[in-house]
Amino acid sequence: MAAENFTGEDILTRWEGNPAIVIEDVPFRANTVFNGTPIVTENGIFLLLRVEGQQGFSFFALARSQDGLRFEIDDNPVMMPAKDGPFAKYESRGIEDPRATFIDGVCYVMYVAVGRWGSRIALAKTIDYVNYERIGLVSEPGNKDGVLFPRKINGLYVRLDRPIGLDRGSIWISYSPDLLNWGKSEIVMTPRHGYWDDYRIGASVPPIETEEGWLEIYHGVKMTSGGPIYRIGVVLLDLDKPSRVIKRGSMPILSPRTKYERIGDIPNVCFACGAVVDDNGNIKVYYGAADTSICVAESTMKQILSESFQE
Ligand code: BMA
Repeated sequence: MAAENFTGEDILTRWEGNPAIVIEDVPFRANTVFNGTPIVTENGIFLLLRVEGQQGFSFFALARSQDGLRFEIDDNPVMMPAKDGPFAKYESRGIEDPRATFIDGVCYVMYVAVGRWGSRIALAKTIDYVNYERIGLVSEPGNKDGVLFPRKINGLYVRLDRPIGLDRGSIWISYSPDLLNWGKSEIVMTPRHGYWDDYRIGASVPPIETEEGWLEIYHGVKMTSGGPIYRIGVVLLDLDKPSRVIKRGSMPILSPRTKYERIGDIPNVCFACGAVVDDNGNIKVYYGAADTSICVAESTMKQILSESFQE
């Protein structure tokens, strides 16, 4: 169960020390810090952070922690938009929303490359979490929210993503033999009329394997006269055929309620980019709040699986 120092009304309970990371914690001049992805290392839990510079474009910094709650940020950013080479013209407006997944012991980071043609999904890998080797631009413009599954399924790498065609934003799935060439794309799920995820949805956390299926923690947007509200919800996907939805939570597991989630550069945003599950089944979800800070909310896998899918 959630520790005593977690409070909240949602299925996820907020850490009482939230926001865990704010701009004052960043040791260089920048505008905001948000949407960080956790990486479990031999030396503690690291967070690859999205930092938005005062110029307006985003890049990545590294925060280090022993307990997954209290972080110290490295003095210098670890990954900047490419200045030369094949990625440069597609990252001219920044790099955003990293999502880290270990596959066969290798730490891959899917992120969004933003250039004048829009958002593309890009892939990098890292050994030391400080140096990042770009592997490929793995979508055309109009796609983002790429998350890798942590293992091959039926011999292929798998990802969820969010291409925009005539749609406002649905979750799709694609497969690859080599992480570079992607295909066999299929729709997985769409926004639901009238619900909290009525307007647009996208994958958020790299899928977590459970006995019941792949738990995908995603974001859903409701459009209101006051602007969008970003919430966090869950869906369970079939282990062998992950394009098949087994069940989808009718309610979010976390909604913006606190001041730090409601007030910021973009109000009313809870936007997760990763989670850590420990050996006892406790889960910490790392999310950006109001595009202005990074927060932590906790639950157990047992609680999420038993309470999130009620009507
Ligand atoms: C999404 C992404 C996120 C951001 C969110 C709320 O579309 O761009 O990076 O946190 O909007 O502004």
